[in-house]
Amino acid sequence: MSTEQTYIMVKPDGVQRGLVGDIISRFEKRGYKLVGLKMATPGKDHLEKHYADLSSKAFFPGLISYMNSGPVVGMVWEGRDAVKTGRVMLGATDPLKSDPGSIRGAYALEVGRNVCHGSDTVENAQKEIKLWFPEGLNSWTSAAYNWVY
Ligand code: RTP
Repeated sequence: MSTEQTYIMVKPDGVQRGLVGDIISRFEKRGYKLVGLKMATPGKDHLEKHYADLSSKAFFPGLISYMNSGPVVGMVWEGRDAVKTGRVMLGATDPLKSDPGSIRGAYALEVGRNVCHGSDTVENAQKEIKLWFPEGLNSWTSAAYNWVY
């Protein structure tokens, strides 16, 4: 167990369906600390960098076009095991295989419209945070976190 930062992004379908508040709320209430938050319309080049590892996949053009269909909301959450637990909170990539208590399991039915992204490893989280928040993050402390840890 370690204190980590993870990059979570509400995808265009999640933004347009009004799910941003709920997704933020789930991470906040779980006890994670918000250290970065922004709405962005990143464009094709930036999205292709974000998903570079998937560029050889047949679904890549469709994925980029879906991600480029409207603004996204990117955030960085910090706390114990944030990367692994963040993925559990999101649910499986295919929403039909997601636990119903997870974000995708609660709000999605289709792998190509699965509402949110979460970093899959600590190394990728660091890369994604640099890509989406080149200006850096916000460091802060609150006595409230003494009740979480
Ligand atoms: P993400 O990066 O968005 O958090 O998703 P992930 O790690 O759970 O899944 P990954 O394999 O990295 O796929 C990235 C996104 O591509 C879309 N996808 N479509 N049509 C398909 O078979 C297919 N497979 C993946 C999904 O939107 C997935 O989240």
